[in-house]
Order: sequence, then structure tokens, then C-alpha cells
Amino acid sequence: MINSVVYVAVGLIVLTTVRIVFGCDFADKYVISNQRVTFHDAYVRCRQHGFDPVEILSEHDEKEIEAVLKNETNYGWQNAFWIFATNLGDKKNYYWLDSGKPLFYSKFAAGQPSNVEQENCLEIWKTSSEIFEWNDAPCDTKLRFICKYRQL
Ligand SMILES: [Ca+2]
Repeated sequence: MINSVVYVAVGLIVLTTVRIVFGCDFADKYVISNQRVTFHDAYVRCRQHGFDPVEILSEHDEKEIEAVLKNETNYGWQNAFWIFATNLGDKKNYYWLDSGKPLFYSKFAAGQPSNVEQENCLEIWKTSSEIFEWNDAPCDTKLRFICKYRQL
């Protein structure tokens, strides 16, 4: 009896873990907002809801985000999402706001970041060719945003 309870408990833990790591759309790893807010409001809202503002540190992270966004959005810059890197620190190099890490990985659109004076915050969006790309945009633009469930 005790053994079967243990097996069931272990089974549930394995199932839950697998679902988080390999879920087909990673919907239980990331949270996509319906609201459109400024970059800094987006950061605060992730935190207020107990999530982490998303950071894309590798191609693996990028692929997961793209899998989530694929069914979430129409194409075009109007439908972009904040990812939480900015160059407001030194106006030159981009760093992830939460961890302070530099961009080990990036997927900027051709000609981006354009480094126009007012464009200091990074967004991700889907082109009409169904390709996801990054851009530097004005931080006070109101966009949807991506948070991540805190990993235990
Ligand atoms: Ca730009």
C-alpha cells in the first residue's frame, strides 16, 4: 500500500516535470499578457504577478518563445512583445534587465538595433514571412509582454 502511494507520487512528479520541460507549446512555462503597456510597466506587472520578466539567453530559449508566440499573435511590429533587455544603462550595450547579463544570443532584424536615440528597449515580433525577429523600440511604446513562471 505504502509502495503504491510512493509510485503514484513519483509518477506525478515525473509527469509534471516532463510537462513543464517538453510541453508542446510551453504554455505552462511562459505567460503572455493580453494587456499593452510600456516596457517598465510590463516589467513591474510580471513581478507583481509573481513571474519573472522573460530573458532570451540562448537559441533554445528563443525557440521556446517562438513556439508560444506562434499561435498567439498576428504579424507586424504593431503586434510585438516586450522582452526585457535595454541599453538605458550606457546607451550602447544591451543587458537583460533582471539578471544584468549581456546579450549572449540575439536575433535582430536586418538593420536592427537601429540605435535611434529614443529606441532603448527590445521587442520581438513576427514578420509576414512567419519569422520572429528582434528590434529596439521606444520604451514608452505600449506592447504586450512575456513573463516566465519562476522555476523551483
Ligand atoms: Ca529599431
